[in-house]
Amino acid sequence: MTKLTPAQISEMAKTLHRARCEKFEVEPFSKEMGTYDLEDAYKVQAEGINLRIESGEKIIGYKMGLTSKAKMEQMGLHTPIFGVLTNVMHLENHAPFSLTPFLHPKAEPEIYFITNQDLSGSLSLEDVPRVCEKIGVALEILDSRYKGFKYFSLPDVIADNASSSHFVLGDSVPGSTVLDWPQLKIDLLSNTEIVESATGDAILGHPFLSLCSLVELLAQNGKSLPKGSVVLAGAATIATALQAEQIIKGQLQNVGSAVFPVVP
Ligand code: OOG
Ligand code: MG
Repeated sequence: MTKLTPAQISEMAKTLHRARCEKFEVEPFSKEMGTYDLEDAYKVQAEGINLRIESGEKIIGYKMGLTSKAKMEQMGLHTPIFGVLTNVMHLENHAPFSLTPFLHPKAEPEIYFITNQDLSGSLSLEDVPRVCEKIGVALEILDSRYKGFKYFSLPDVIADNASSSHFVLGDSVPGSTVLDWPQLKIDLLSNTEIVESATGDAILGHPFLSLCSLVELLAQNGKSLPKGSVVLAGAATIATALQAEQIIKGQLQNVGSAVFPVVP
């Protein structure tokens, strides 16, 4: 396995940053150079996030990815990963999403958390309601910078900030609300038709475990999760490719919905 040099890490981060800003596709790195380790992949991701911060973006949270079997199988990758969410990725609920400048956007239904305290080290499932101001339903819009939304390895998707593009935060309930989260139905709708469907337990057996895993993954990378962070738990179902003139809705039983119309 190739170990990346600092110069390679910085070059890869710049390439992905330009691809995102200028909307062009790049070849997955591992196709030419072979695979590289996850530690280096997270370094490329972190350098890319620094470039965004230098251009004025602010970190507002994290996303977990590949936390359900459906997603793992759709992408052919079987390890949960994280990416970083910045303020410019946040799309208001019901705001239109314009397809035009994007490469190959897809949407997927998610559960989100907003934390009410700094979290570091480890977090247990039982603690999740107490450390969350709210828990709700979200839609994530993915848009990989790689050609044809195809990457060859886990490091490539980590380097590309876990294919993230935008997210919509929909209805929510206070974190302490007692609901049978693993049994709640979560649906992805196109117009009024359900196109994908799952229950909360599709996410690591219990959606709260996604927040616990994130805290642990961040700790392994020497980081903590600040109070007020937005956290996406990872999609419960596979993602669907976006088309113009579509209304995309994520619906979570007993909680509500997140919606965006797709415009050309
Ligand atoms: C990777 C990102 C996965 C999720 O919710 O599982 C993700 C990808 O699908 O390209 O966001
Ligand atoms: Mg996702």
